Amino acid sequence: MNLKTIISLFLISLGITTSAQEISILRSSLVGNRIAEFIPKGFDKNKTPSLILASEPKSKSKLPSDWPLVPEFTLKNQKASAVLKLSGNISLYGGGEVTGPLLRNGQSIKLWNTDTGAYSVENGKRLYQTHPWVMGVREDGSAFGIIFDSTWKAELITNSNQIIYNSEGALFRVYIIDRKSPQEVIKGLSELTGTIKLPPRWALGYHQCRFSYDSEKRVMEIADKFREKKIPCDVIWMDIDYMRGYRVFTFDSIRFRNPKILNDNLHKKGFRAVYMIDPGVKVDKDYAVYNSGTQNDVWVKQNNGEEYHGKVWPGDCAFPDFTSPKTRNWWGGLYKDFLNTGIDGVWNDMNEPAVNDNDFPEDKRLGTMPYDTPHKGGGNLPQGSHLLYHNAYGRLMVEASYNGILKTNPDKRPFLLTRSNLLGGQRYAATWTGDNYAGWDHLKLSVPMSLTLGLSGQPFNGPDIGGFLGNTDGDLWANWLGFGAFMPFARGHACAGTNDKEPWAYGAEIEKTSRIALERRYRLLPYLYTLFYESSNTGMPVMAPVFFADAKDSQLRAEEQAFLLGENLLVVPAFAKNPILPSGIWEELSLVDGDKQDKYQAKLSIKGGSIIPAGKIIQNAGENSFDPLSLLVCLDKDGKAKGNLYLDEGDGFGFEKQDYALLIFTAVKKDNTVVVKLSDQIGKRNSSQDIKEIVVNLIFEGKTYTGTGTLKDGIKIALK
Ligand code: NBV
Repeated sequence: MNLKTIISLFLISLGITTSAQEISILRSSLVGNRIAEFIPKGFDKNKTPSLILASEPKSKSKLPSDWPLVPEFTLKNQKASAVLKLSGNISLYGGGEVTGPLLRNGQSIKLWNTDTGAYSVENGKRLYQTHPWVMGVREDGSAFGIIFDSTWKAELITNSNQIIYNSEGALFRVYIIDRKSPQEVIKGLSELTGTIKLPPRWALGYHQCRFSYDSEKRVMEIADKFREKKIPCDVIWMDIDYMRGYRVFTFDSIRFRNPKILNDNLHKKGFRAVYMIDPGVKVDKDYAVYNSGTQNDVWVKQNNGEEYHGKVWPGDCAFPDFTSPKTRNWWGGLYKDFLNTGIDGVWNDMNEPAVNDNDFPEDKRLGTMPYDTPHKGGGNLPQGSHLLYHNAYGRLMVEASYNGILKTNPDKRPFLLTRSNLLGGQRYAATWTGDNYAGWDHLKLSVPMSLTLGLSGQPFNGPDIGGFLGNTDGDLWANWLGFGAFMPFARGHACAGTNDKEPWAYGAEIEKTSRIALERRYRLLPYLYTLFYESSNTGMPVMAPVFFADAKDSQLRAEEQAFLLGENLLVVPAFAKNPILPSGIWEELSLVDGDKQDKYQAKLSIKGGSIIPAGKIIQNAGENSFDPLSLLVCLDKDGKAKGNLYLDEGDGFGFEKQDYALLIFTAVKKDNTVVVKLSDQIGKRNSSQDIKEIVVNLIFEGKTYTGTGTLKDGIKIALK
């Protein structure tokens, strides 16, 4: 017997195996259009429930015999893994919230949601969210995607020849989508995990935030400055400063004495107010939320039955056990009185959940509650340990928040932002990329980070523009806003103790540049809103990688400086050096006087064959944008163009009852005349009520031609 055998016999006697056991596939079938499900032998829903899928898939037909991608499952010491072997040259993407490059070949990440200031934990390999999802694009432009349907603590390795998912828990199901293009694969992902809900229009405006807007007075000063300086803005955010001693659902009795009046005043000036809510509830016998939670038995308890307490902002906190439907319901109910002060949106932070228990080294808890802390489950969810539910904690919290917000205001579209989430959690909340810092590397990183989230089912995302931690100088700010203004979620944010980071904080030149950047975003709101509408139907990313323009062009696969907004607008940030851009006709656009000359602005180009709807410069999304409606037109090589405009009330659910209009515009060039017209309308909204006049800006061979008209008559432009 050699030493190796002796050691392995010894380990086996302790119940530890050194080699992995292969697990065969119990059942595989198609559950959708080219979507395969693989269930390993021994899979048990009570050990690995699905929190990722929007609904339980139904087997539709047998897996075709030539199905190309089959995972291999293994178990080692009760820890399940799956591997997908790859052949050929494949570009890999996804993994959700990640640092590092857009192209994920040769990367690995840890799936254990973590509060990671400046992305410093484990070298940026462990972030706030969990997305066990990888997409592969083949040389011919066809693509596939794989979901590892598990929330157990795990790692995800994307090597060029295999995708490996190693979990620390029980066996799980795998879903593989194999379709003709990356866009079709992303659609497949949304068929399994759902899409975002259509957000209220105001949420697409610019958001101003800072940790330390610490009084009603300061908040109104900021709001007034935006209007006085005519810098467009829709939302002012209240960070934890508004709370009484960081107790959630309370207001500081001196500094935020009258939230109703504050919110009313903000509304009068065309702003919305978003307030932060964390999961940790201060342990305090004189605090109604804590007492109500105790009475309703909602808290996470330790194995000995005592409440689990962990330190967060307010000191010792109890944590709702969101795995229980009763707890989620209780939590949702807390929003009623809170929102009735006129709050428009909610921000769920620290929901990994982050616990700052420094008394314990980085042992079995990794910045959160101990692994073996039990969660009670209920409904479809079994009882399970924190090791199983940690990565779903934020996702279950936002489900509870979303439902509570909607119940309080059933006629408004909820707006919820979350720091932690799980693949599929886009159904409940938008997200941002956590605590970045004010440096060039994080400015550049914000593009692939946002793109990757978009390729992982979460289109509504963006970074803290300007950088959260550390001081920001004018140059960095202006460069960041110059392209950040075109990211799906556009919010400037800053940490307490750092310099002021509002658009006017860096002097007159940068203030002017900031105004131009935001005016450009506001001109594009009709286009952006249309993209969000489409995304809420198809799951398509709003901000897309350049290779989406031509998935067959392998040159574009790693481009991560430039990006697309929808299919028709190319954004090249001012920092971009030699970006690789899609071929074909792309004409540079000007949206605001002086934008092309401003060194900080991203270069915007419209795709040949497209029509982009734009509005006028407005100060907030509630103002009339269509007075007039602009159509930006760029013809393809055959002299044709097409584009959509979606419009509705901007809030509420009338659109679900046909109160919307999806206008389809076309342009055709014949000899030297271009005719632009409304060629079709879907939905029952009377769009001529919204749109009185149309101005067409046709960009043709570098020159801009202008014409005006109405929806009814269309517009004729002579090319001279
Ligand atoms: O609530 C304060 C901050 C917030 O501004 C930030 O956006 C979150 O990511 N929060 C984290 C708590 C910790 C800040 C150091």
